[in-house]
Amino acid sequence: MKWARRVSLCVLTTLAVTGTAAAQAPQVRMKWQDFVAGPDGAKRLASLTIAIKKMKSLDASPQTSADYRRSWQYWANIHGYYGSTSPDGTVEQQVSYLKKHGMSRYVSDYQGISDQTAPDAIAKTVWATCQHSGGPGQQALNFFGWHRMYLYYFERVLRWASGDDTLRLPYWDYTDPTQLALPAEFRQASAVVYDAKRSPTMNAGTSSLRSGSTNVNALLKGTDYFRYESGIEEGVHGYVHCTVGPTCPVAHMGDVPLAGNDPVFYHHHANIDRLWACWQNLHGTPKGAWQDQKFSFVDETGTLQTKPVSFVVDASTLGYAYDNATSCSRPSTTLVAAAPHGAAEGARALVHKSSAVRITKPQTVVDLDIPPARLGAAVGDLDRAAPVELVLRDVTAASHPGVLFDVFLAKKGSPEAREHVGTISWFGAFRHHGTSGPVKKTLTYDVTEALRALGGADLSGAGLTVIVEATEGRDSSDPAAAAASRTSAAAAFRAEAKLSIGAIELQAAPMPPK
Ligand SMILES: [Cu+2]
Repeated sequence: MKWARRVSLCVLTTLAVTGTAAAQAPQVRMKWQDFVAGPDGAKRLASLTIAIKKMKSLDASPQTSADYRRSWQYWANIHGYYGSTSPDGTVEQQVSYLKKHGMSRYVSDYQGISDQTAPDAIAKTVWATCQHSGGPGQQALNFFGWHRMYLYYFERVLRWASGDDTLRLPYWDYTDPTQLALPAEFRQASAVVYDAKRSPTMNAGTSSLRSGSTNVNALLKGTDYFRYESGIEEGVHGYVHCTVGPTCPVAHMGDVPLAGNDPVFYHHHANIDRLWACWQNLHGTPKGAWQDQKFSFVDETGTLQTKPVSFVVDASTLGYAYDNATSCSRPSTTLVAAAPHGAAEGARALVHKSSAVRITKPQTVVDLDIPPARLGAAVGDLDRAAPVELVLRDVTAASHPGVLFDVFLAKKGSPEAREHVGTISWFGAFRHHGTSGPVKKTLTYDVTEALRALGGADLSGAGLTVIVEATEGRDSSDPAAAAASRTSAAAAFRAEAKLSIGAIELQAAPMPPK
């Protein structure tokens, strides 16, 4: 009898929750600039503001209450937190890591941040569970799946807190090169979406993300799901964390255990989630045991929810759809014949592979020794369907190198006329959930446009140079500020980190026989 009663209660609860979900008609997750536009935009922003204020007001709730599980702090802690019960260690340990690795100037960013203790079994289950790769020898561990489920339950709490059933998370559309600055609303010190623990120049609007660092065109063409997942995570995802935060691993956005404290985190991750949806629309979703992995969150009633990744694979069942998840590539500057689906992956051939490159100075210049005929075949016809790609294989370092690194391509002998192709960043790379140690990653950049800008076919006589240079990762329109930023990046470079690149490769589609 007792058992039967429990079962029927359980069924009732399930029905109630399903009923709530069914009542939520799918709504659009919009790009931020549309979300805030016009009179309707003012209403949407008002809803979001009410929701965040409400969640922040619950930070002081009794720690085992449902209200605390709906608080801003609680949701940040689900991503990560510092304290003796955390796999990320304590604030004190983080501060001593910074001091030990030449980053003492960032210690002041930890003022006002205190250790926390998971108050009950639910918090112990869900706190500090974010999935990122980056530990020694680890592949991406359901980075997309965990973060989609996180945003899904976070969005439900937002709706509860706003009282607005139509509220959906807007995304920061920085893959569009016109949206590289932090949107204005995030820069107003009085706004609830403002956070003082960011890069001061990003918050002032005097610096922005770099166009070449947010270009995902090359990745979108790849047909291997796990390669795409780690390419997005290690590429644009980590880059945005490390440039919105002062750097990595520094509070808030640059430091995994604290990143979820900054409101822009959720709009950054909505774009990352959209980039997953973009890839799913192009290539489908592979089946596999990865979809069986289960993760736990809390819902808007403060109830523990445990679901397999398969629960979030089809976003249309989760009550939202992106305004654009079908044409996510950046338009090329010239008309390029469309690549047939899946052709790009197999059609590339290795043009050149360098020997290992040690990064011992803030700037390293590597001439790629490619015979002119071979280089000419690779860059002679850039209007071919498949892109030309630069691959940095097995980038490794023993400890944090202190800075990010820009990657440029140049014509051999003319290094000043260089083209930016991407940025290497270190979000969660050296310390993550208790693991610490060397990092190893492979980065792929679409360099078709860079080669075109450098002269295309004319390059074959001169040769190609790759430049790897310490950077803070941001663009500045003010030349003096840009120069100051370069100087401080060079000063922050740590040769002790023993950064190296296993090989630099150039890959291109084979030229059709003439
Ligand atoms: Cu993230």
